[in-house]
This record gives sequence, C-alpha cells and structure tokens, in this order.
Amino acid sequence: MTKRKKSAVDPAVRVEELRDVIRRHEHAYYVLDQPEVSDAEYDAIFKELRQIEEDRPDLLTPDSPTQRVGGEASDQFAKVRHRSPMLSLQNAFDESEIRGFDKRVRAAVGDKVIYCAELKIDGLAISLTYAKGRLQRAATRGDGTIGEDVTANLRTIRSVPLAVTPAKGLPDLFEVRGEVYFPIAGFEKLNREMEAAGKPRFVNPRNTAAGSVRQIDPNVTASRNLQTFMYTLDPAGPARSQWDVLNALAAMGFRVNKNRRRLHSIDEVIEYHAEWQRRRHELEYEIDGMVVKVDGFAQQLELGFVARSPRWAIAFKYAPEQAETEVEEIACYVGRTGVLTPVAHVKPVVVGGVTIRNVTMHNEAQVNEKGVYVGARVVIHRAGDVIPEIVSVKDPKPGWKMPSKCPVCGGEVVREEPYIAHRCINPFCGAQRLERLRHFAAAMDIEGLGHATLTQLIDRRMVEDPSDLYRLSREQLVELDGFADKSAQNLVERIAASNRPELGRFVYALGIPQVGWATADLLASDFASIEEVRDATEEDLKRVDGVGPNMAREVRMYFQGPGGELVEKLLAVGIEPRGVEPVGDGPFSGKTFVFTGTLETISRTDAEALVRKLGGKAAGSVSAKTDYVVAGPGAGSKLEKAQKLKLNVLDEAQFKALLPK
Ligand code: 0OX
Repeated sequence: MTKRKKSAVDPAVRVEELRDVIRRHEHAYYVLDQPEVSDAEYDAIFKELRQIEEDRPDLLTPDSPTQRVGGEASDQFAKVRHRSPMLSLQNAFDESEIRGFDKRVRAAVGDKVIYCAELKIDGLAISLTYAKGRLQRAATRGDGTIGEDVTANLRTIRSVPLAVTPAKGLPDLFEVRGEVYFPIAGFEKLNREMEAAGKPRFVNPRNTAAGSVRQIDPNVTASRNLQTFMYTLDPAGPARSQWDVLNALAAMGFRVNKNRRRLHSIDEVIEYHAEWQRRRHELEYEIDGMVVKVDGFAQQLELGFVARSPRWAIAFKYAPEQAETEVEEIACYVGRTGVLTPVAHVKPVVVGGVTIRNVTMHNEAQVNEKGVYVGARVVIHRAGDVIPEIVSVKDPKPGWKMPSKCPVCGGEVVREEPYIAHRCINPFCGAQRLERLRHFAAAMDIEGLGHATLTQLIDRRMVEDPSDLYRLSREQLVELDGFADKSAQNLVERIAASNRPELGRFVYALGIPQVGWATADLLASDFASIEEVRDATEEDLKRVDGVGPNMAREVRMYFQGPGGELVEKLLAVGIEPRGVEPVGDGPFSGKTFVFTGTLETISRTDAEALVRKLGGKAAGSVSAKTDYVVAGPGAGSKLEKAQKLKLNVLDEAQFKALLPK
C-alpha cells in the first residue's frame, strides 16, 4: 500500500514498478505460456506506463516494454562481427551415423558420457548481446562470422527480454544464442490472410521467419508474432554443463524448450529421437531433428572442434517433410464412379523419407487455385501418414483444363452441378469397371484381387461385375499369369468365404456414389435388409440421420439404375448380407425406438444394441412409424418432433423399466 501511495506521487518510481510488473506478465505469457492476468488487465497497466512516458519523456528508457514496437527502422542492416563464430552442426541421418558419433566421443573422453538432447528447431539462429543486463544488440547468424544487426526487429519479439538480471557470476557483457521461429498456427493464419487478399502463400514457417526478421519496418516483424528458444550462454558463468546453461537461461527469463533430456547412453538418445519423430506434430513449431550435445563442459573442451563444427555435438536429423520438384505431366485418373481426379506426375523426390512420383489433386478448380501446370516448380509436403500435397507453386499459372473425353474409354466427360467434379458418364468405361471391382474386393475384404489380377479377369472377359467373381472356378484362375493350382484354389475359397457380409459392409462395397463407410453403416442400422435399402424412397432415405437430400437422391438413383440389377445378381449368386436387426422374436419385436439427448447410465450405442438384441429396431430419426422416443438431457429437435406427432416419449428410467428383468 505504502508503495502505491508513494508511486502515485513519484512517476519515476511508478514507471519502474509498472515495467517490472509488465516484464513479469510478459515472461509468464510469452515464455512460460502461463498468463497471470487477463489481457484487459495487462493492457491497462501497459497504457498507464505509456501515458507516464508520454508525459515525462525524460523517464523513457530503451529497455521499457513500450519500446518493442516501432523502434528505428534501418533501410539496410548493418553488418556485425560475432564475438566468437556461430557454430554449425554436423549431421547424422540414421542410427548408424549417430552410433558413429557416440563411438568417436567415447574414444576421446571415455565411456562416462552424458548427452543433453534438445529438439532441433527449424528456425533461424540468432545472437543476443546483453550489456549490464540490457539487450544491446541482436544479430542474425549470417555466415557464422559476420551477421546482420537486426536489433530493432528482434526487440519486437515478446519472449526476447529487453532487460535481464544476469545470473550470478556472469560478467557485464554476455551473449545468448538460440533460434527464432514462426509458430505453425500463426503461419497458417498469415497464409489464410494472404489468400483472402489474393496474394501468394508463404512456403514454410522457416523462410517466413527469416523474412520477418529481415523486415525494414519493425512493425511488420512485430505483427508476425515470432517466438524464440535459446540454448547457448557465453560465457557460461558458473554453469558446468549444457544442462546447467539451459536452466540458467530459463531462470534469467529466456524462453527455453522444455522438451529436453539428459541421457546416459546412445540407445536412450535413439529412443528419445524416435519418440519425437512420432510426436513432432504435437508441437506448435517445426523441428528437423534433435541436437545431441555432450553435456559436460570439461568433456566438450577435450573434444574440441573440426573447422566450424564442435566435435561434441551433432544434429540427428529427421527426413525433411518438404521438397521441391518439377511437374512433368498432369494426368487424370478415373475412379469407380467415373470421377476424374487430376494427378501431377513429378520428377521423383524424397519427402518425409518416401519417394514421391505422383501427387493427387482434388479437381480442376484446385489445380487452378494452386496454379499448377506442366513444367511448374512445386514444393511438395508429406508428413507422417498424410497423403502428399503440393503446397506451393513457383510462378503459378491458372488455366489447366480437364479433358473433355475420358482418358481411358474416350467417353464424354461432364460436370454435373452442384458437384465440382468432372465425370466420365459412360457406364461401360473400363477404368470405372476395374475400380468398382477393386473397391468391391477391398470392401468385402477379399485378399488377392489386386489391380493385376482384376485387369486380366476383365481383359479375358471372365468378370464384368462383382457377381461374376463368385462364379470363378479354380480351372479359370490357373489360366492367369501369377496363378498356380494352390493359389487359384485359395482365391476361389476366399471369394466364397465373403458371402455373408454385414449389411453395412455390403452397402459400402456396392460403391454407391457419395456413400462411404459411415453412411453405409447408418443405412444398415436404419434398414433391416438390403431389400429395404434398395426399395427406400428418397423420403425414407432423407429420414436417416446424417443423410442429406443430395445423398438420398444419389442412393435412390443408384438402385433405380444398374445398382438395382447388381444387387439382384449378387443375391442370385448366394450373397446373404446380414442385417443388423435380428430376425428372431423378442420382447421389442416390431417396435421402433429412437434415442435422443444424453443417456446417463448407458451409452446410446449400447442402448441401441440392446433394443436390437431384444428384437426391436433402433432408428436414427423420428417418424410416425416410431413407437418410442427415449429422451435424455439435451434432447432437441427429435423430442420436439415426437411431441408434435404425439409419440410415446420415455425418460431413461422409464426405458429401463421396459427391459426384461
Ligand atoms: C536448434 C539448435 C541449434 C550450439 C553448439 C552447437 C550448435 N536448431 O534447435 N543449435 C544448437 O546448438 C548449437 N542447439 C539447438 N537446439
């Protein structure tokens, strides 16, 4: 209290007080990610400080938190010589190379080695020099000896402390090094804004961070919300290891990555590296590997350097997830429903550890939005199990057109509103036939019916549609390339064994346009048999939860057309899809239930399964045919509809009372 009173009359004291509070909040917010006050409270304190500084310019100091934005803009960056060269790292790309590193280390310093493992941030290296606790200069790495003075810009980064209390034992002048990076979420937001403004996207967070640091106008840097992680302290003061340095940096208020570990063997290093390879997508920043450092300074000294690289550290890399290549051709692939999908054939490149030759795009519109054309230089991204995609095109040009004739059968290609896709409308198109058969075999889980076998079967006119598969004999199959007596017999048996599919699987296997696994399952739980699904009107279909008018029309059209015939043929060859509803009698026979809202003692799926087990039907939507609506808390439109139709509405307890004891 006394302090406050005093500060109210003494602005010189108040500004320092406010700066302290703001620094603490900025540290909590930007470094620790643990804000202590609301944004509004922070803004209020900030405003008060700015006001005093405006009234009393004599109290303004360059390390005041208000001085982050809008510092002196320099139109070119002054060159600065680093106090000591900024080191570069040797790389290890696989396990054998990292074991080689460990061997060299132990040969030099003996077997008692502790490694400090840090994530390798894919950013740009920077150096911050502090004099008497104040940020004096910030520089890029440059060539390692000479960098660029980017002080004005780096001052705008909130996790870069403008003033610090030096750790005990540090001299007046010390230097901190680390990485500046562009957080992924911010990068994606920036790209959305670029797109909205009709401007080209930025390629990746790393380049964009570098560009943001080298802006003429520090306000631009400030608007990018860059982040930092620091890892080097020079001189290190009382620290005896890299681990000590990281802790000392964090204690001084620098942002230090918490994903770090001291490890006692190279096996542990390999394991930790693999863990972050799996988990790298959990991070809000990109990493390109792990930096493995011999922890103890005494051992680091013994190991020394080769040229500009320390012998005591190595970058244990991950496969890059982006690479540049060239489009050689844009081909079109015809799917089972006749939809043409553009595929860019590219000069092979390794991305994410896999060689990429083809990159699929969605449709004509997407090719042109990206501006892909034959000869274009493109950047391909592939992460984890994700399908590769073109993320950017150098010198993009729209204007690519889908062919007007099917590249496989020469049939007419049309675009049917409201769909964006182009479709070959020839029902006898060979590509569609092959893809329908492939889809059927995969959905029915019939192994051994791949592209090569199916192509032969089609070419020899042994198979036209999926029902023909069930008529194939061992004698016919041995005729094909790649088959012997045994393998032919096995395939015949596998096909025969697929003849009692669950209804959902069967519906999916038919390959109805727009109907994926989820919709097929919905249809299977709302209708008791394939005949019911086939005969359902558009109105019946629309009543199924999750089936919209477009899908209802597609399903209806499918069964009215060749789909209806295919079902007949499949039933005729002995396929018996198993409906979800039991045929036998039970206490709920002939009754239809709809569950809505949250049930408290049983999940909705279990309740529905129970109804089916007891002979009843569990439907997804309310209609006049519904016998009971079981409504829990949060029930909405279904309950309203039930009340309108004056149906029997039960709560959970009443439903349970109906169950046999
Ligand atoms: C990083 C990173 C880079 C200091 C001594 C050798 C290299 N990109 O995250 N460099 C270093 O260490 C330097 N550590 C890191 N974590």
